[in-house]
This record gives sequence, structure tokens and C-alpha cells, in this order.
Amino acid sequence: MRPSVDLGRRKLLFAGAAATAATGLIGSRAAADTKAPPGAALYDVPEDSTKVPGRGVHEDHGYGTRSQFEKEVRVKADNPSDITSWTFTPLASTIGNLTPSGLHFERHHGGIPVIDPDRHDLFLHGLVDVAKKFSVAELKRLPSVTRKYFIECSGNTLSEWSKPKGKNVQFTHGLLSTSEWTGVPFATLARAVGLKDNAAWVLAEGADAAVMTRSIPIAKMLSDALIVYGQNGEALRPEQGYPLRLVLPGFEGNTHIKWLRRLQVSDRPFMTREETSAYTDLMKDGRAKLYTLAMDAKSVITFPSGEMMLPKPGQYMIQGFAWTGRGRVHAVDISLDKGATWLPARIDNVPEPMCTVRFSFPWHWDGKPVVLQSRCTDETGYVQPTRAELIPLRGENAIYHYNAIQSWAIGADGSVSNVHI
Ligand SMILES: Nc1nc2c(c(=O)[nH]1)N[C@H]1C(S)=C(S)[C@@H](COP(=O)(O)O)O[C@H]1N2
Ligand SMILES: [Mo]
Repeated sequence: MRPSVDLGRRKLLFAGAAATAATGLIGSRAAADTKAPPGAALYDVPEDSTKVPGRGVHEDHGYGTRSQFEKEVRVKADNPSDITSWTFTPLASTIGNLTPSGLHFERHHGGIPVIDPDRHDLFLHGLVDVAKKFSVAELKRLPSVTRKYFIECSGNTLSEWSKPKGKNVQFTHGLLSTSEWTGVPFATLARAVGLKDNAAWVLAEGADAAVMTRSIPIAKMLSDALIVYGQNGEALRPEQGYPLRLVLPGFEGNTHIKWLRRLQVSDRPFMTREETSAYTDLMKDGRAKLYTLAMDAKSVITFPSGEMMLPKPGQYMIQGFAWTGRGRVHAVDISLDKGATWLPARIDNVPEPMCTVRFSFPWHWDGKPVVLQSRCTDETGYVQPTRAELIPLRGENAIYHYNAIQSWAIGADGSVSNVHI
């Protein structure tokens, strides 16, 4: 028996009771000031959550919502139309390495189709022994694999080729998201149909109004391509390609055909619209490169980043993402002196192939203007280039595959802005 401890506990109990008596109600209406996230109910906030029973599951609607205090959602992008449209992931407000499914970036060329999975089939034909049709239910009965991969639109960061145009990291780097995907390897389906000896490319086709088509080298299809139906523990979101999509780890986002309905095996690429007029890289000399498929190593600091404000000098934890389409992230380095010296950042999760990593770096801000930069090195030894290295190589004609080091300037007032140095 330890009386002092007991006394302390009684005091606490009393304090709680007094507070309840003083307000005269169990729950205060403090929550009324809170704007709840879409779909979330507003509950009263008790003075002491241990003194009233929590709410029961009778209000459960069969699918949960976020806390009423979590209001953060992405800022709307300026879309030219509802049909060709996009959203950006708010990278600065996601936690950990996965993107919540409802915040996965979106890119649609013909709107988001409504597809009944019971009436949707995947056709696999062309240079095969026996052409086959797979229903969604049949695909789900095959052995599946579950892997974490990022998807990055090759147009991510296109605002940065000539001037520092993006105001914040959602707009500069938000065409990047990471999910845990579940599906069937293409290799399994290839064994079921039997590939002819001269099979070299596969056409993937979507069932949206854009009928998006891309040609993929057979080696990639057989090594790690997945026909996925699952995303982060549930069915794909309609926006991510429900009920089926192609996932090509590390390849440019455009090739991850959503609402996948057809795969045609051929001995040559199909030279479709999306891989000839669009999604090519215009070089300095006016010629265009075709099939630049793997995304090169890249990284970005998400805290502090554009449009944020550091309240005062002191201790901060720099945070961000790094990724590469060519295997694992090997290292992330931080520079606080415009690239003269680089210091290793901590990698917060175990690097996996073709998956983002979170990095962090403890930093003391002395209150003077400074430029923060991050640099990714991948397991092939490739080092993310500076602008001074990238622009002479690529010119400024290109739209896609910009992967230069991002610079955020901290002003003496603590404001953070996008700069090119
Ligand atoms: N059928 C189809 N697949 C598609 C697209 C599309 O418009 N239609 N957009 C592509 C592009 S350009 C990208 S970057 C990715 C975006 O995937 P997400 O919307 O799931 O982020 O899907 C690709 N797959
Ligand atoms: Mo894209």
C-alpha cells in the first residue's frame, strides 16, 4: 500500500468530477468549431475521455472515416476540363511512406469510367499459343503477389524546366504516390497462354473513353509486371483503374494502363498515339526520344517546403521522399550550402525495389537565409543531377522526365520558396 500514490489518484478523480460538475455536461460543444473531413460525423468532445463511455459501434456504417480533427485534403488543381484532368498528392501532409488511397494522385485522359467487375474481362492474345479471356473473378482465384511500388507521372515536376514555377511541393512533385498493390504477375498469364518465340512487345489497352494504349517490352512484362485488383488492402479505387490495372514497377505512370481490358503480344512496338505524339522526350536538336520508360532517381524535401513558414530559429527535422525506377534507393544526402557539401540523411523505412523511401535530417536553423536540397543515389550508382548537369544534357524542349535536385530557399523571415540555383 502506497498512500501517496493513492492520494494522487483521488485528487485526479476529484479534479475530473469537478470539471464535469462545473460545465454541467458530459461533452462540450468544442467540436462545433471543427470543420469535419468529407463523410466524417462531428462528435462532442468530452472534458475527460475516461469519464464517459466512448461511442459504440452502432454508428458504424460498414466503412470507417478519419478522425473529425483530420481536415487536411489536397488543394484542387487547375484542370482544363473534367475529361482530361488530374489531382496531385499533398506530399507534405502524408505520414509515412504509403499514400492514403483517397489521396493517390490521378491522371485521366478520358474521364473515370464506371465498370461493373462482373462484366469486365481481360483478353490476352496475339503471338500466343492459345488466346484467352480472364474474368476478374478468375484472376482473383490465381496466386497473387502483394508489393509496394510508387507510380510517378513522367510529367511530374514539368513546371520546373525553365523557371521555378511551382509554389509548393504538392504542385511541383505531387504526381507521385506509393501504394501496396495486389494482383497477378503477367508471367503467370503468359504461362497459361504460351508465348511464341518471336514475342517481343505487349500492347496494353484501357477500357476508358481514351482507350489508352501503350507498348511494353516483353522482358519487363515477364520480370515484374502485375495485373492488379487490390490497393492498400481493398479493391482499386475507380480513379486508379477499378477493377483492373497494369502496374509496371518503376516505369513512367502513363504505361500503368488503368481499366485494363486487353493485352496483345507482338514482335514489335505498336507506335500508338500516346508513345509517338505524346510521352516522348523532345531533345535539344529537335529529335524526339521514344520509350524512355524507367523513371530516374529523384528526391524532394517536403518539410520545410514551398509556402511554409518557419516560426523561429531553432531545431527542425527536415523530411522528404526519395525514389528510383531502377531498383532500390541507396542513399539520400542533404546540402545546406547550395551543393558544396553533402551530408547523409537518415532513411526511415527499409528500401524496397521501385518504392519510395522517407528520409529525415535533424537541422538547426540559425535564422539566416539558407537553401535546402536533397539528392538521391540509387543502387545502380546513378546520382540525381543538379539543374546545371541536367539542362545541358536535356535542353529545355522536353516536358517529361525532369528529375533535377529541388532547392527550397528559407528567408530570414522563415518563409520557404522555390528557387533555381
Ligand atoms: N486507361 C488509362 N490508363 C491510364 C491513364 C488514362 O488516362 N487512361 N493515364 C495514365 C497516366 S498519364 C498516369 S500518370 C497514370 C496515373 O495513374 P493514377 O491516376 O492511378 O495516379 O495512369 C496512366 N494510365
Ligand atoms: Mo502521366
